[in-house]
Amino acid sequence: MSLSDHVSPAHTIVILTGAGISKESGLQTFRDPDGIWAKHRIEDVATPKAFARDPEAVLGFYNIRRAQMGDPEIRPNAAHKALGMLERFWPGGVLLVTQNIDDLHARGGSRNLIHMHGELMKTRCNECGHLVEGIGDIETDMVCAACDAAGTLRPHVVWFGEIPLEMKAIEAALGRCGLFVSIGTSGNVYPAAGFVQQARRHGAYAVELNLEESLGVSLFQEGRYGPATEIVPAFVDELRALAEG
Ligand code: BJW
Repeated sequence: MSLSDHVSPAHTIVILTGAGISKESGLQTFRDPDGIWAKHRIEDVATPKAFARDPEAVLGFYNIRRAQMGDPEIRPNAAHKALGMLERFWPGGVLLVTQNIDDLHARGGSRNLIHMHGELMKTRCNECGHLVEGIGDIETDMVCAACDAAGTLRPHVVWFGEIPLEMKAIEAALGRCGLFVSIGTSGNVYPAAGFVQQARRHGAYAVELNLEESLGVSLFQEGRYGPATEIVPAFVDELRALAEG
């Protein structure tokens, strides 16, 4: 089976990305041996309970990661840029759904983009939902500019037990796409890990691009394995050839 037997330029593409696509930009993944969860316990930093119990520790964890984004070495790589280009030439339209909270897809040129697990560079008030962009470190005594509540500001990220963002738009797109592509994600976290089944139920062709086979490998019809900066541009080149007929 090859891509051109199943995918036509009129098909809409939904792409799901995970931490693996940003690895070669210098950001850690979560579940690789050198990943974030090897150094921090999920229950301590990535749940609403953790934030209620020890806001200082949780804010500190995200303040460090937010500051890291200011490092000029952390920039979009060839895989982010290739996906930005794809959106420009693919006739059927492309929706990029990322689990990543970094801003590398936007900086890589993607515009039709959903951050389903939130955005590190935004701050939200837990009380009134007010969103602010780029305020630097969040401290426990800060006051919300919209509702005046104190100590309610938090990173605009989706922790375990919280509902991911824009699920209705994602589910609608999964229901009408002709090609579903999963890039750089281990398939451990739901609902994202179930998107491939949703897309296939509606007849989409499913391709996995990852460093290694993910947990859900058997759900995909095709897989390409290697570093994202190599396999993603090559895959986008194949799609360009298809689009140009
Ligand atoms: C490379 C590479 C290179 C490396 N090139 N590739 C029991 C059963 C089923 C579900 C549940 C359950 N118990 C609880 C749940 C639900 C829970 C869940 O899934 N838990 C599982 C652990 C079991 N999920 C939730 O709570 C979610 N909410 C929810 O379900 O709400 C209910 C609801 C849903 C829908 C509608 C209505 C209601 C919320 C999940 C929130 C996840 N949050 C985090 C933290 C965000 C903020 C932050 O960044 O700190 O999101 S956790 C973390 O994991 C982060 C990631 O986005 C997410 C996924 O990780 P990802 O991206 O896959 O990274 P890795 O490290 O796992 O994989 C990297 C891959 O890249 C690897 O395969 C490498 O090989 C590869 N790679 N280098 C290419 N160079």
